[in-house]
Amino acid sequence: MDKNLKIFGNPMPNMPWEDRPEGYGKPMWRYSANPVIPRYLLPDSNSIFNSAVVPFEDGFAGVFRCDDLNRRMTLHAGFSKNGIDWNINPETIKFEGNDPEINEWVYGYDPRVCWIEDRFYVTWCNGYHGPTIGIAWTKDFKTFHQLENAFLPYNRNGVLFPEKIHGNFAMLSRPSDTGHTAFGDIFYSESPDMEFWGHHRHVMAPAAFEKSAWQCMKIGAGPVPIKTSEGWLLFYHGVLHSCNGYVYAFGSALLDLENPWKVIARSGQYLISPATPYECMGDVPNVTFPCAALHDPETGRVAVYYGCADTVTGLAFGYIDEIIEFTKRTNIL
Ligand code: BMA
Repeated sequence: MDKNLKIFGNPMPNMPWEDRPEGYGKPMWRYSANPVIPRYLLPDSNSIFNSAVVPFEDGFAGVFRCDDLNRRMTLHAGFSKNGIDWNINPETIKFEGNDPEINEWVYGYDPRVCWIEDRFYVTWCNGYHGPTIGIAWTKDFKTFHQLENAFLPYNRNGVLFPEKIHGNFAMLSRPSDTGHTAFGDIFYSESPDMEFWGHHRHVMAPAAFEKSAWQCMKIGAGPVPIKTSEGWLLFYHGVLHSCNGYVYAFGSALLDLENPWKVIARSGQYLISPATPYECMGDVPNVTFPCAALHDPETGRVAVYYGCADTVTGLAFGYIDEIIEFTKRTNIL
């Protein structure tokens, strides 16, 4: 590993890992036993994908997007010793909240989970007169306390930073519309209290088609950014509008540590784009959609959990120093 690179975070020697296949030259590779979470894991699940996991106690916990057999989008807590074999609660998360108007469940999807200071915060795409960013916190993945929605509708892909910036909570998000949004830039916002958000700044727009077509229609932040001495490492998804519909791939960017709306570098190539049968076939074909990453600062390993074809959940591995090098080498800025 690059000796000058500092990766922040707690050691995670028990994170899921598989070595790069012999002779494979790309910066990220897929777990050979993908998908790690099958669609019918729960008695009533149609699909389990676009989900978030974090280290918890002596293993891992997570918040999972499960679409049920009515095709309702619901969120479920789950636990795992090794990050690969998951016990997901068949019952949906019942968020506790002070305001029944906000607390009334409509739908929820694409969760992220972020540890900040003393608790886990969950952000997700929350139905409130259209999609917006819901927020809740938990300490045990049993009781979840719902807060105010971060923004007015319509918004998706709310992703918190794991520490305060300028003394405030900080979040990336992606203003959108009521449907299958055909546009989308990533923005940055801050809040002193997790309720009132401001200091909105533009981060990134889709790329020009000629420069990087996989991200030319819309983009959205993926997992919680990883702090390194080279900047915040952000995995983000990008969408190509092909003659056969949307294609969701993901790449990487480096954001300035102090002012994260300033982008240092952004990959012109994708890291992962739909290629395997479980990514190309499913309820929505050709989708790879990352929502969580586990990393170990000591070894530089990173494991990205990503939804595959809106149906199952896969894992991809890489080394953070190589992904940073890739981001700079293929930079389109
Ligand atoms: C987006 C979100 C994601 C989904 C993707 C592909 O707009 O709804 O949950 O994975 O579309 O269908």
